[in-house]
Amino acid sequence: MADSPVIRFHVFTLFPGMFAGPTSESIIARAQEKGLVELNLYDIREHAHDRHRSVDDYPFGGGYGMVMKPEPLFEAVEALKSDASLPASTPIILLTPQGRPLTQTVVEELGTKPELALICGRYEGVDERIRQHLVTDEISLGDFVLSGGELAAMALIDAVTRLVPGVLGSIESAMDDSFTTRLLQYPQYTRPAEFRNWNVPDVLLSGNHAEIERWRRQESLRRTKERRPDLLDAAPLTDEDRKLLEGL
Ligand code: 9D3
Repeated sequence: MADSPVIRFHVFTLFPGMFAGPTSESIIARAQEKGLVELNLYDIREHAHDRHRSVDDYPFGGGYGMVMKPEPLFEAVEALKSDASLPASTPIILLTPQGRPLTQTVVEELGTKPELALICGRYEGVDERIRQHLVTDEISLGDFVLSGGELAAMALIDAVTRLVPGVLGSIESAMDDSFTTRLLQYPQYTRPAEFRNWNVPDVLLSGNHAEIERWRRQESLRRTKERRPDLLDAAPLTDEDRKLLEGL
């Protein structure tokens, strides 16, 4: 059991209950039990002070939808910042469709921080002064529409948590280094060798490990070329890889 966690997540949300399931199962749960990761949830509504506990309001200038008010969120984040244990350099990340796309490179960068504050947007957006004067970083999951930032925050927490040393087994984490192949994974099979008359490729049953490695590399390249040709431009390819690709 570690004395202090490797990374602390501070999540600001109007829906803290959404985090219960994903963070109480599997990897994130185990990382917390081991004391490697700490997850703190802050309900933004607890910082709403008016009679109706409002956290949103109509957009100035008119138009569709509601906008997240600045005061409750500023107060919630400042309450945490005034806690002496929070380094001034802590990223304050807004999850928003306007952010930079989350990639494994971004995940690795975030994994170097001792604390991360994550703000989950809701409604049609947040008051621009939150972006300008509170947030240091904006991140998106990609070009599709979610209902809010919560699921994006959970995806980010999951991706960062599995990089924390000791969270995964050593075999799994060594395998993760192979993400640096920057190729899609080769096809995998398990028993039975024959299922409904569909057979596992002979090479995988051959016991010839050099042949198996060559086949897997070729299938990785084939799959990447077919599905994600954009990845081939960035992948570190050997002369042998280029020959394999030409043969496809
Ligand atoms: C263009 C008008 N709105 C779309 C109907 C904009 C909009 C506002 C708020 C779209 C989504 C949201 C809520 N989404 C998020 O807060 C969000 C998100 C996403 O929608 N997609 C990918 N990543 C993220 S991170 C946060």
